[in-house]
Amino acid sequence: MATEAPRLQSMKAEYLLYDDLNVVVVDWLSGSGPPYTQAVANIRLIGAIIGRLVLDLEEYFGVPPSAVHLVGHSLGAQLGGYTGEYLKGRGAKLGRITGLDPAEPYFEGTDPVVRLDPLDATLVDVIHTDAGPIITGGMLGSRVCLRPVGVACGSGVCLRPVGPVVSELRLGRA
Ligand SMILES: [Ca+2]
Repeated sequence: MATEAPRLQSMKAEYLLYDDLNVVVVDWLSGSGPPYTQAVANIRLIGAIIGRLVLDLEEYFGVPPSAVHLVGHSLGAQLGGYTGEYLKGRGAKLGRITGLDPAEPYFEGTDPVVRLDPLDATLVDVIHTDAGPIITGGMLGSRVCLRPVGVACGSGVCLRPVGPVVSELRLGRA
Protein backbone atom coordinates (compact mmCIF):
# COMPACT_ATOMS: atom_id res chain seq x y z
CA MET A 1 0.00 0.00 0.00
CA ALA A 2 3.02 2.22 -0.43
CA THR A 3 1.45 4.65 -2.91
CA GLU A 4 -1.96 4.80 -1.25
CA ALA A 5 -0.97 4.89 2.40
CA PRO A 6 -0.15 8.59 2.77
CA ARG A 7 -3.37 9.67 1.07
CA LEU A 8 -5.51 7.27 3.08
CA GLN A 9 -3.78 8.17 6.32
CA SER A 10 -4.39 11.82 5.54
CA MET A 11 -8.08 11.13 4.96
CA LYS A 12 -8.29 9.24 8.24
CA ALA A 13 -6.66 12.14 10.06
CA GLU A 14 -9.18 14.58 8.54
CA TYR A 15 -12.11 12.45 9.70
CA LEU A 16 -10.74 12.38 13.22
CA LEU A 17 -10.45 16.16 13.28
CA TYR A 18 -14.21 16.49 12.95
CA ASP A 19 -15.65 13.79 15.16
CA ASP A 20 -14.95 11.03 17.67
CA LEU A 21 -14.89 8.09 15.27
CA ASN A 22 -13.33 4.74 14.69
CA VAL A 23 -11.89 4.72 11.17
CA VAL A 24 -11.02 1.50 9.38
CA VAL A 25 -9.03 1.86 6.17
CA VAL A 26 -9.34 -1.12 3.84
CA ASP A 27 -6.15 -1.87 1.94
CA TRP A 28 -7.12 -3.69 -1.23
CA LEU A 29 -4.45 -2.20 -3.46
CA SER A 30 -3.20 -5.63 -4.49
CA GLY A 31 -6.70 -6.47 -5.74
CA SER A 32 -7.49 -3.15 -7.38
CA GLY A 33 -4.80 -3.12 -10.04
CA PRO A 34 -5.06 -4.03 -13.71
CA PRO A 35 -6.59 -5.69 -15.50
CA TYR A 36 -9.69 -3.70 -14.70
CA THR A 37 -11.94 -6.69 -15.29
CA GLN A 38 -10.12 -8.61 -12.56
CA ALA A 39 -10.45 -5.69 -10.16
CA VAL A 40 -14.19 -5.59 -10.94
CA ALA A 41 -14.43 -9.28 -10.10
CA ASN A 42 -12.40 -8.84 -6.91
CA ILE A 43 -14.74 -6.31 -5.33
CA ARG A 44 -17.43 -8.94 -4.87
CA LEU A 45 -15.20 -10.86 -2.46
CA ILE A 46 -13.80 -7.76 -0.80
CA GLY A 47 -17.30 -6.40 -0.29
CA ALA A 48 -18.29 -9.66 1.40
CA ILE A 49 -15.17 -9.58 3.60
CA ILE A 50 -16.04 -6.07 4.73
CA GLY A 51 -19.58 -7.23 5.38
CA ARG A 52 -18.21 -10.03 7.59
CA LEU A 53 -16.10 -7.43 9.42
CA VAL A 54 -19.19 -5.31 10.01
CA LEU A 55 -21.02 -8.29 11.49
CA ASP A 56 -17.98 -9.10 13.66
CA LEU A 57 -17.92 -5.51 14.93
CA GLU A 58 -21.47 -6.00 16.09
CA GLU A 59 -20.89 -9.44 17.60
CA TYR A 60 -17.64 -8.67 19.44
CA PHE A 61 -17.87 -4.93 20.11
CA GLY A 62 -21.58 -4.15 20.03
CA VAL A 63 -21.32 -1.81 17.05
CA PRO A 64 -24.55 -2.12 15.06
CA PRO A 65 -24.31 -2.08 11.25
CA SER A 66 -26.60 0.95 11.34
CA ALA A 67 -23.71 2.88 12.94
CA VAL A 68 -21.32 2.03 10.10
CA HIS A 69 -20.68 4.45 7.24
CA LEU A 70 -18.74 3.15 4.23
CA VAL A 71 -17.02 5.60 1.91
CA GLY A 72 -15.53 4.37 -1.34
CA HIS A 73 -14.19 5.85 -4.54
CA SER A 74 -14.71 4.43 -8.05
CA LEU A 75 -14.61 0.63 -7.71
CA GLY A 76 -14.53 1.19 -3.97
CA ALA A 77 -17.92 2.86 -4.26
CA GLN A 78 -19.34 -0.14 -6.13
CA LEU A 79 -17.67 -2.37 -3.55
CA GLY A 80 -19.85 -0.74 -0.89
CA GLY A 81 -22.85 -2.05 -2.81
CA TYR A 82 -21.58 -5.59 -2.40
CA THR A 83 -21.11 -5.02 1.32
CA GLY A 84 -24.67 -3.76 1.53
CA GLU A 85 -25.96 -6.78 -0.37
CA TYR A 86 -23.98 -9.15 1.85
CA LEU A 87 -25.47 -7.63 4.98
CA LYS A 88 -29.01 -7.53 3.62
CA GLY A 89 -28.71 -11.24 2.94
CA ARG A 90 -27.98 -11.72 6.65
CA GLY A 91 -30.75 -9.53 7.99
CA ALA A 92 -28.58 -6.46 8.63
CA LYS A 93 -28.35 -3.06 6.99
CA LEU A 94 -25.56 -0.53 6.83
CA GLY A 95 -26.26 2.93 8.14
CA ARG A 96 -24.74 4.76 5.21
CA ILE A 97 -22.72 4.33 2.05
CA THR A 98 -21.12 7.28 0.30
CA GLY A 99 -20.08 6.56 -3.25
CA LEU A 100 -17.50 8.91 -4.68
CA ASP A 101 -17.62 8.74 -8.47
CA PRO A 102 -18.83 5.13 -8.63
CA ALA A 103 -17.15 3.27 -11.48
CA GLU A 104 -19.26 3.00 -14.63
CA PRO A 105 -17.73 0.24 -16.81
CA TYR A 106 -19.38 -3.13 -16.12
CA PHE A 107 -21.88 -1.57 -13.69
CA GLU A 108 -24.15 0.80 -15.59
CA GLY A 109 -27.36 -0.90 -16.61
CA THR A 110 -26.69 -3.97 -14.49
CA ASP A 111 -28.87 -5.54 -11.84
CA PRO A 112 -28.83 -3.64 -8.50
CA VAL A 113 -27.43 -6.78 -6.84
CA VAL A 114 -24.12 -6.23 -8.63
CA ARG A 115 -23.77 -2.46 -8.20
CA LEU A 116 -24.32 0.29 -5.67
CA ASP A 117 -28.00 1.14 -5.42
CA PRO A 118 -30.23 3.15 -3.04
CA LEU A 119 -31.29 0.10 -1.05
CA ASP A 120 -27.77 -1.00 -0.08
CA ALA A 121 -27.89 1.08 3.12
CA THR A 122 -30.34 3.18 5.06
CA LEU A 123 -28.74 6.23 3.44
CA VAL A 124 -26.90 6.05 0.13
CA ASP A 125 -25.42 9.23 -1.24
CA VAL A 126 -23.34 9.58 -4.37
CA ILE A 127 -21.07 12.40 -5.39
CA HIS A 128 -20.30 12.69 -9.10
CA THR A 129 -17.31 14.72 -10.24
CA ASP A 130 -16.19 12.97 -13.42
CA ALA A 131 -19.28 11.46 -14.97
CA GLY A 132 -19.32 11.40 -18.73
CA PRO A 133 -18.99 9.06 -21.69
CA ILE A 134 -15.69 7.21 -21.60
CA ILE A 135 -15.40 7.33 -25.37
CA THR A 136 -15.44 11.12 -25.46
CA GLY A 137 -13.60 12.10 -22.37
CA GLY A 138 -12.00 9.10 -20.81
CA MET A 139 -14.21 9.42 -17.77
CA LEU A 140 -14.89 6.32 -15.73
CA GLY A 141 -17.50 7.66 -13.34
CA SER A 142 -21.07 6.49 -13.57
CA ARG A 143 -23.66 8.95 -14.84
CA VAL A 144 -26.56 7.10 -13.28
CA CYS A 145 -28.59 9.01 -10.73
CA LEU A 146 -29.53 7.14 -7.63
CA ARG A 147 -32.68 9.06 -6.93
CA PRO A 148 -35.17 8.30 -4.19
CA VAL A 149 -37.95 6.01 -5.27
CA GLY A 150 -40.71 8.09 -6.81
CA VAL A 151 -38.52 11.12 -7.55
CA ALA A 152 -38.15 11.99 -11.20
CA CYS A 153 -34.66 11.72 -12.60
CA GLY A 154 -35.18 13.16 -16.07
CA SER A 155 -33.52 10.87 -18.56
CA GLY A 156 -32.14 8.77 -15.75
CA VAL A 157 -28.68 10.12 -16.43
CA CYS A 158 -26.99 13.05 -14.69
CA LEU A 159 -25.33 15.59 -16.88
CA ARG A 160 -21.66 15.94 -16.26
CA PRO A 161 -21.33 18.36 -13.37
CA VAL A 162 -18.92 21.26 -13.29
CA GLY A 163 -18.00 20.46 -9.72
CA PRO A 164 -18.91 17.98 -7.03
CA VAL A 165 -22.63 17.39 -6.88
CA VAL A 166 -24.53 15.26 -4.47
CA SER A 167 -26.92 13.52 -6.81
CA GLU A 168 -28.85 11.53 -4.32
CA LEU A 169 -29.72 11.43 -0.69
CA ARG A 170 -32.05 8.71 0.25
CA LEU A 171 -33.52 7.55 3.50
CA GLY A 172 -34.16 3.86 3.03
CA ARG A 173 -36.84 1.74 4.50
CA ALA A 174 -36.13 0.03 7.79
CA1 LIG B 1 -26.67 -3.19 -4.63
